[in-house]
Amino acid sequence: MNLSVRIFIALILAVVVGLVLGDEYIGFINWWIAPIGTIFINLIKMMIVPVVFSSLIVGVTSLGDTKTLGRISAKTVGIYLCTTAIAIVIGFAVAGVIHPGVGLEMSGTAPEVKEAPSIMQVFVNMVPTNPVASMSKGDILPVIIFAIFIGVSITQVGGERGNQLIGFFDACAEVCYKAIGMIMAFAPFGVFALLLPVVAKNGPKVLLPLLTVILCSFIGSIIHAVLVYSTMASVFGKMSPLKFFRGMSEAMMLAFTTCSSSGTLPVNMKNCEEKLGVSRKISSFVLPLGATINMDGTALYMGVCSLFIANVFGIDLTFQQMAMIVLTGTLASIGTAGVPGAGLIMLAMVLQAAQLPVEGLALVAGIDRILDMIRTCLNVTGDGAVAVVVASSEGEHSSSQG
Ligand code: DAS
Repeated sequence: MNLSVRIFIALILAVVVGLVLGDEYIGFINWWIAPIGTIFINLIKMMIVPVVFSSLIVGVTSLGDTKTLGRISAKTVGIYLCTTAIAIVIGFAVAGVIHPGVGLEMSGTAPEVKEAPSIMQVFVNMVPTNPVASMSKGDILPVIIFAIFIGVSITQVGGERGNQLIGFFDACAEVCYKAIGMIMAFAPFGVFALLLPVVAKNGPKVLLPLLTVILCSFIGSIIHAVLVYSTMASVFGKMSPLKFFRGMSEAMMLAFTTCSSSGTLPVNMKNCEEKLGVSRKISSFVLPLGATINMDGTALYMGVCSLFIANVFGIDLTFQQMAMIVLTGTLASIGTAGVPGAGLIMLAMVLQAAQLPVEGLALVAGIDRILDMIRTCLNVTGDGAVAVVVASSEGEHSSSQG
């Protein structure tokens, strides 16, 4: 049976068992089941740095001259920013129709939120002072910057030695993909173990009052995926949307259950190459970058939650406030790390910028894990869509069969 189908069955099973058992069994579940999910996540995370570092070096060397690298970078970042801004607007539009939080008099103290880094600080943090330290901490952006420099330098070494180095890193990337394939065979068990505690803990009693926020996020994400990503895949990527979403299914389900774009990155890279015909030179550049700076789901979530919090506190958003939310939400999603819960921290920054009560975070913090599943799934799908478009724009053939 196809791995995506097995993962989907595991998801359904986790929801059913979680709702049946409920939070009275949460002790047993957290003691015996949850660690299996943690092991699975750790196995995937174990592969992030090696696969990103080795395949990105190969990718950069195969781009050839720095002019190509510049062209692909400009295209990639440009498309990322556009889709992210569209996502926020869709979030606003859906929340503007459903009006989440109207009449919901809730209070609560905002959770302790770490200071969100300023945008310039995000760029400063990109440059590693010690690449090995960045690798050991799993800081992906500094690893990307280091790999790009190494790749460009290997290109300049050239000749027999350059080819030997490229061959070495290409073999390393291949080894990583084989390891990821083995790990993914364990995915149905890992996904079940990851989702069961979340469903058992966040049973109907927590979800019901905030269902409208979850509904807005879900509907907005579906609209964004169908409108934007289907168009990108079919019009610009010359690929049928069915083939695109089928190729992305494993990574989407992994993102949904792990809430980690970084954790999903190895699988996304493997699937984009093997199922969507994206070359390693494109996938190894576009996807690691996307997993750290492209967060359409997080941007959409910021649009929905800003409006929800404004409604709960009876605030009518002015045009300036909405424009500020779109701008800071787009920039904040660049700084959002591809790890669980990162978006909640960045939402504080957006609320501050739009002069909305930051204590509104407390209202959505309780269901953040559910919202994070939805937004991370969209984040990862957006990365794949851009990889398909950039690959096609570079003349890479991708079949259009469904
Ligand atoms: N969980 C983050 C990710 O991995 C997104 C977020 O928290 O907003 O993409």
